[in-house]
Amino acid sequence: MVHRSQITTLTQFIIQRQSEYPHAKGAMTRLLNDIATAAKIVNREINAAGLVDILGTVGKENIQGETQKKLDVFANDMFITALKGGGECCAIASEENEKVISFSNEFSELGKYVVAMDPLDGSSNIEANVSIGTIFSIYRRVTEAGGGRQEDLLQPGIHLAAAGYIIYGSSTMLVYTTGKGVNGFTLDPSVGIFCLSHPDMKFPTHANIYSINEGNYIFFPEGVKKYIKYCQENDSETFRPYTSRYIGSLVADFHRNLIKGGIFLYPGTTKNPDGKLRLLYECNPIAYIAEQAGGKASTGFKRILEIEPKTLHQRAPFFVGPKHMVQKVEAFMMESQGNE
Ligand code: AHM
Ligand code: MG
Repeated sequence: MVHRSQITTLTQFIIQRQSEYPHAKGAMTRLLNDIATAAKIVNREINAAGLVDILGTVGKENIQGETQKKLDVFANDMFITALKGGGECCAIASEENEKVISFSNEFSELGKYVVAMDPLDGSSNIEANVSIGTIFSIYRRVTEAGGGRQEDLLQPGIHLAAAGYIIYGSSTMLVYTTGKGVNGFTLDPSVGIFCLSHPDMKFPTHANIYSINEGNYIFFPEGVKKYIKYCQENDSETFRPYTSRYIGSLVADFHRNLIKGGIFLYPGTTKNPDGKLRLLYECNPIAYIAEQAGGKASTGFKRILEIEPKTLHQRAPFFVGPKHMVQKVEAFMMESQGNE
């Protein structure tokens, strides 16, 4: 229950932070508020999903060739509507749409930001009542005028203006960064307000979790196999053997690892050398948050945020977590590189 004298709401927090950006005119504040509003509506639908006829599929496939769930479609529409109506965003790239959605009405094309999003990540978990999430990235447009274009979205992660995720879990949280630390807000459902609950989030120094879909083991690169072995060895000084935890919902796996200390791995495989996760919608925003929380994100060989994207839906091998853990897996990858 919120007691107004003790809390900082998301809106208050963003406005306070705005004073740190002397030239800011409030556009980012409004944009983040639009995202938070859409998140609350999506959250309501997710909570009601067991009760209404919204679970299940709509019988279509998205651009990735996966079956779209009804809630995916709902979440996608909701974020697009909120961002279009808000006027601060001139284009969106979504995991659910093949092409950039450009807003070219007089109102929205003035927006100086573009948003890349995975509206409902981990959606294969919906029926099982497992935590799912929304992931968003915000860039400043690079084109001059009119509706936003693909080139506005094909920017490397180092140019992110902000990124965040919403986790629809046992409570609903919004976690975001604008490049000055990471802050987490928990939704108080009784009043529908996100309240600051996790200020200045950092990976803990005691980290002993590894998260990977080990079912793919035989397809993993040698370096990853060696790293898994390393995680399972006994060494109390480095808190090994680590604990294995894997939900299969990136937001939920990453969020747990951020709070409790752990590394998440989705490597390339012999079948899919670039792995599964999408650079724009999943890897970059989570990498930006991880770095802001004192961690690291890598393909095993290269910093995720420095990859120059070529296409909207491209994928990347993804290792993210506390610095020392990611450095360790990178060392195994480098060492094994010549032997494969
Ligand atoms: P989605 O965007 O279609 O939901 O897929 C992404 C999800 C991530 O949330 C998760 O980390 C990963 O897929 C799990 O993949 P797998 O089932 O291969 O382990
Ligand atoms: Mg996804």
